[in-house]
Amino acid sequence: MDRDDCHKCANGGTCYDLGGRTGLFTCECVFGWEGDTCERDFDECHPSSEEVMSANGHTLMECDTHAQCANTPGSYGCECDAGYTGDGLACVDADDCEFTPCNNGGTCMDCGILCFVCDCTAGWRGRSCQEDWDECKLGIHTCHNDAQCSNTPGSYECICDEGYSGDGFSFCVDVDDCVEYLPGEDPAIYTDDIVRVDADGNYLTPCGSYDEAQDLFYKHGECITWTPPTSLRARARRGGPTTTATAMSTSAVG
Ligand SMILES: [Ca+2]
Ligand SMILES: [Ca+2]
Ligand SMILES: [Ca+2]
Repeated sequence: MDRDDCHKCANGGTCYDLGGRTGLFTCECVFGWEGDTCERDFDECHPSSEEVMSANGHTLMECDTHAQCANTPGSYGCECDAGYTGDGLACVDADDCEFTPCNNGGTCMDCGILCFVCDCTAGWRGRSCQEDWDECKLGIHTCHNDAQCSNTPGSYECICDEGYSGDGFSFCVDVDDCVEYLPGEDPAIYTDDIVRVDADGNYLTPCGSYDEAQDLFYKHGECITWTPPTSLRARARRGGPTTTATAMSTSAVG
């Protein structure tokens, strides 16, 4: 063999000398390469009929219907389309919930190719449950009439109006402003305000409460103590609201 004639087969091709000192040779290429000296990549993704014939007996892999052929130097591969998963020869519907697209505790359901549906927890909405409901603006809150709604991410709060205390939902009562309602307490203990009636017999808004033990009247809003007239103290001790206009004058407490 005249080795001088056989040094030009690239990419692992096998060279055959065609005759001593003729300078002629031929290359047998490994699969994936073609050309006289195996210098050219075989584009398996777009083979001509000639190339298929010369595929050295190799059967070209057929990519799945839902895959794309990707040519590489000396080889090729199959890549599943978006929404599918597999080795490229067989592609199946991918799990679109794999990367937990539903936020804030939402439940994900795969609904086909590149499709997911989120079942959001209360307080959240949007395709991925990323959007907070503004319950206050939407008017779907359950705040008490004497409370203000305050939106929060995923929920909302109800804050009793100034001068009222309670849980903000089931009750907000006009109470001694020096005492704050604590969750778990019986709201009834905050409802013993003295009811005043004016000279015409009309009920006036309760404006304070009377502490019999301490003999102190708590005026709402300012947290000051005030000693009511003897007549009022007497009625308060008897229990129940005062019912006559003479119990106290409007100016005396407010
Ligand atoms: Ca190739
Ligand atoms: Ca899917
Ligand atoms: Ca909210």
